[in-house]
Amino acid sequence: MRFKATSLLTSLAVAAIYVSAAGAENVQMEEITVKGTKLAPQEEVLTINEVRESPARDIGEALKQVEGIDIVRKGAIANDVVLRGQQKDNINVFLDGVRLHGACPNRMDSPSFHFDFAEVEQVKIVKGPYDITNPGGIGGEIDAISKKTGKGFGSDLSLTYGSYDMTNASATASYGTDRYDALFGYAFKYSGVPESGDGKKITEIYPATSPNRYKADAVDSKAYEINTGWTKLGLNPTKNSRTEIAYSYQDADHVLYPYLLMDADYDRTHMLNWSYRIDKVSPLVREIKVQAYWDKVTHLMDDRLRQSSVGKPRIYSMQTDASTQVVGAKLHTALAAGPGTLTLGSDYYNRNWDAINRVAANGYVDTAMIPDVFTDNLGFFAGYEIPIVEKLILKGGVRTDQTWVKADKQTNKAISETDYTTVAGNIQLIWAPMEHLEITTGFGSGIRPPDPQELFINSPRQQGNPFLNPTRNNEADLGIKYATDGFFVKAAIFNSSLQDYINIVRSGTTRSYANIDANIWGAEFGSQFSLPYDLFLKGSLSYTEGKNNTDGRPLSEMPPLRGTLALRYDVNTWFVEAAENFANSQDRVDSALDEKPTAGWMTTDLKGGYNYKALSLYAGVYNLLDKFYYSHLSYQRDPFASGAKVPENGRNFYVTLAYKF
Ligand SMILES: [Cu+2]
Repeated sequence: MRFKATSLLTSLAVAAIYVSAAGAENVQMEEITVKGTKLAPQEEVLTINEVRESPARDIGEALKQVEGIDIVRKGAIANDVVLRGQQKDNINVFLDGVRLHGACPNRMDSPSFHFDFAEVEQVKIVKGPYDITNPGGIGGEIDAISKKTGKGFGSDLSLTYGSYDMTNASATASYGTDRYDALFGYAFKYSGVPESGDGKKITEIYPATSPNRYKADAVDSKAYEINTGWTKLGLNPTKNSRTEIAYSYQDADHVLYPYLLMDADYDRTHMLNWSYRIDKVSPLVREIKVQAYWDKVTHLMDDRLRQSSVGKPRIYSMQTDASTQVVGAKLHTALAAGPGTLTLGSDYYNRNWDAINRVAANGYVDTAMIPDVFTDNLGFFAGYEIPIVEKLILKGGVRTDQTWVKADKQTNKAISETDYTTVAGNIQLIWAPMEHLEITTGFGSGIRPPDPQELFINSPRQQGNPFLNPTRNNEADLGIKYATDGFFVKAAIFNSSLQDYINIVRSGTTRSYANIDANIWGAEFGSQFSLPYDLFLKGSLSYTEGKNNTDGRPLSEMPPLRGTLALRYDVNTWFVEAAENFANSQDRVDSALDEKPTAGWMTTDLKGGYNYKALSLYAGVYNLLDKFYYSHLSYQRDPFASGAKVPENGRNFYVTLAYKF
């Protein structure tokens, strides 16, 4: 077997480029080994190598190839991540542990929109409430990990050009010694308006009489333009310690959201992260890590590109001016305790969120839509991992949080502040009864308080409910995995019993939130095989089903059964791959929100790549047969329903040239 075990996850992306020079190793084989042996069935990893080969425009779009992950399609970019049917504040999104929140009350700027994937080495996904080191995240966690700086000079250049003038350009330059290192990066993204399989632009989805239709000159404007710059400086004061400081700034302009009634004029994001880590402090103290961070987003959206703004005193008829800021700190220690490892830590964050609404109908008076809400969260956690006998590992943990939420501006609610005391925990058993086979069982009880929008939002069509209870997810998981050098198959099944699930409810023309009892269950299947003649086969399936037990009907916005089958010929210097993607129809819909069923679909993607020394060339065509189709999560539910669904892209081409040394 040509396979050689270098199983470090972080080497994957590097290996992809160097492998042609090295000759003997195969990246696909390495991927099979990493995914087969290094990850628990409820964990996933997406490497930047997999992203590079694809025409993905953002992390959300790239993540949808992972089992159990779907996206909410709002436009050409800024797709919101849905994990096993859970979205918004039910899942945590981090970049290097930095807590990210969007500023837009309509989630135009979902958290993962605020960093560029050129910053990222890999994305780890935890499914279910199994991370005790962070508050919330009852449905799971998406943790993007930034690129590590290598020794000596390094550079990474990538240029993608594709249909609709899609351009992704990024460059990083770095230098590192044993003592210090520095990395600088810049990324530019641009696209015209994509077309769906019927040949129409996604800005043409509104009827000719709709006030929400795009003005004639906006139909063919740019879909987005995003500039991101970042730097990371590292210092290793001693052999066993490291400190890092990272800063990034992102400026997104003119982002179109046909899904919504407005478009974004801009999103500006600052992110600052500092960390200090000491390994092997003493025989007792295995690791100490401290971290402090700050991020801030300002966001302006209005309807100036829509017909609804015509003939109004200002260039818009409605506008929202929003900002959010998070300041946080974290202490994490790993201690030797008996035969196992004890994790102890504490974290704190303060989030501010403010949104001002201005509409022509009431003379553009500033309305406190999100009334300058401050959320303070202080948590403590303890975890323990112990090998009980050989091949049987028990791990578990608990955390407790105190959360204070206070609106600093005048609200129209009965109360303007509230607080929560919560306790979460989990236990997992990992058992390897025979070689190549691993069985994981887990039970987790996660909890998250209502977010500022759910509590305090005040807009004509949306009212917060300040008396909401936190949502608790009691989840049971079972996973099984069989992995050898040549293939892996894995299957996972879960059941979530959700107490006080925060559901969207409608009363008249107003939308609000209510606690309900709900249930979500689902299953995922993933596999990758190395076949004779340098062929590789990959197959996956995901399913999620949600039920509102209080009202006896399906939960809204649940993805249907979905899967992919891909066949690849790969000899390291070049590869070709054909993939068939499909989703079943979804007729489990929430009739109370006028949610409509969505038809099933099937699409075909082709791609190929060629490596020559430090150069890589990728090219592909996605949706080869130019199918017109919708993802189920592609339109806003009532009472904000515009009646328009945003279709997926029609046939689209792309070429990527990458250079790395
Ligand atoms: Cu917005």
